[in-house]
Amino acid sequence: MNNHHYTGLINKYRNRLPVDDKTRIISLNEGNTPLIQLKNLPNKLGWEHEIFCKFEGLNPTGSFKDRGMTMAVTKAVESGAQAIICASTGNTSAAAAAYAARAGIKSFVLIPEGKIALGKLSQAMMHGATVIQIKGNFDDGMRLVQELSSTMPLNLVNSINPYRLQGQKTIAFEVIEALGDAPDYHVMPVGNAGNISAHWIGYSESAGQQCGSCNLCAGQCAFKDDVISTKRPTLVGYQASGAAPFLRNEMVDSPETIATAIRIGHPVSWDLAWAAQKESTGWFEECTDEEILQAQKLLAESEGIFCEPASAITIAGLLKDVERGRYQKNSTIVCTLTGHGLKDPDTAIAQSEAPIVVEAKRDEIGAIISHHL
Ligand code: AN7
Repeated sequence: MNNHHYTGLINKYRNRLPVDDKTRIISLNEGNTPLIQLKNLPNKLGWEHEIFCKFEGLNPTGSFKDRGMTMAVTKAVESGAQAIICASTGNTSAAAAAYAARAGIKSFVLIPEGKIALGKLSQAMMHGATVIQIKGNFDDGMRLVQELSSTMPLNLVNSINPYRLQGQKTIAFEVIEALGDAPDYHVMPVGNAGNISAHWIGYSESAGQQCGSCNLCAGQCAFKDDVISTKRPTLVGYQASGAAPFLRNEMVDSPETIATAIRIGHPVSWDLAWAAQKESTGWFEECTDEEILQAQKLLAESEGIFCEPASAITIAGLLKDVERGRYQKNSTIVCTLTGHGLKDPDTAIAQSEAPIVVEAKRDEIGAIISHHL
């Protein structure tokens, strides 16, 4: 194998992650996702910003969760764990199931009954997780897995596990490498709020600055020899209106949104996310389900990028906040598109035009094509 073969983010960033030479790394070559500049949308809207999408849907299980899961499962295996558990709105369960399979250990996933996208459910089932549907929501599941993992031989791999954030912080390293410096703004969806916290850790380390977000090393992690950026971006977090505790400034007991990935009312990383917002002088904003779906369709049709509804909230948020002038002129803005559109085929099909059904006859098909040309 040649030295340039990419073998995942832990190998790439091992000097910035909590591993040593003896650590057995559990990886599916996650990370190294494309940073795609939007062309048609900014042109059409006359925006004077450079907008890039970090397409995390191109990770091995189709979401950013793989970044955290490679780290969490690597550390679980290192500690001798034989089983992992998580609560999930879908993507975490898919990643946990896949990385447990890779490691040869058991996985247990708690998911809210009827409220997870079909693709995600199929992944957890296919990778051999024990899938437990609860008659409750993600927040109920989160409470239960914390209780279960404190009394049973189960390693908890939700983002309350600090190794998850360590893996996820690597997205900042990749963005800085691609752009040559940190962007002016980094925009993302916020659910359980682990990811925004992880972004802040990654950007802070890269700029050689301490962040209040870091709970692994009590502020000692700022790089002394490995500074790769001159600044930190302003972080902007978008939430679905029906599941927006950061907009309400309090927990939400019955969260609802079509973007089931972020149907979360009691985010675990509440304090870390507020710290990231304040330290970066960023903000939270909300979008309705209708705005989310319109943005998902707009991105897919105008740029050829198919992300899931939760990810499309970044575009919905930009549509709102750029028009309002909330972003400084001529800025570089990166959006994290957290998951692939194929995760949720039902939502995609429901909002698209149905296929045209005809006889298998040349003339009939020709007439339809002429009509649409
Ligand atoms: C596509 O899978 O919480 O704010 O259990 O799947 O770090 O929670 C998923 C979250 C955004 C929100 N976009 O990230 C789970 C889960 C997608 C997601 C988020 C999720 P966090």
